[in-house]
Amino acid sequence: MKKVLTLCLIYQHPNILLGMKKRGFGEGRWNGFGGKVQEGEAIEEAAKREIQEEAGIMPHKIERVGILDFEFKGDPEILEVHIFRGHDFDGEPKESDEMRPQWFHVDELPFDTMWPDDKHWFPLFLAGKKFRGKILFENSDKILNLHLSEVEKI
Ligand code: 8OG
Repeated sequence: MKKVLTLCLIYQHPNILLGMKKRGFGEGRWNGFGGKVQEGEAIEEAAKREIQEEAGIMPHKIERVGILDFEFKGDPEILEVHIFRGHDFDGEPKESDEMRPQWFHVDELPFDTMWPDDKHWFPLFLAGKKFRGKILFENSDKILNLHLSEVEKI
């Protein structure tokens, strides 16, 4: 079983836009914006829709830079998260029911209140690399296994 999700990060060096997840999966963590791809929807379209819904902005152009597969021990479902980077956008970030957006300097990212895998792949993201990875969690706080590799094409 596989579920496809998106994650969109707006990066205007040296700042990156994150949102505090206010409810549901990942609640209490800073993250990019995203969610489940709907039936019949292209993955990139879903990424744009989600950031619009959650942060009130519409990115001009987004580029897929990573795919990460997440597995939680004892759960047969694999979450396949497609990570996109954007730069310019229309609108002003504003709080939604789900997320409270805030800009962070890349040297001051709040890794202690982000998903624990993020500290591993953010350096690749920030360096403009493309990457693939597989992460096995024991629970949402503990990583049992993490494989990450830089790739030429995604
Ligand atoms: O629709 P929902 O809010 O449940 O979507 C979950 C969001 O969280 C989606 O954007 C994908 C993202 N996400 C995970 N796992 C991880 C992770 O380990 N790190 C980060 N940064 N985002 C994740 O599902």
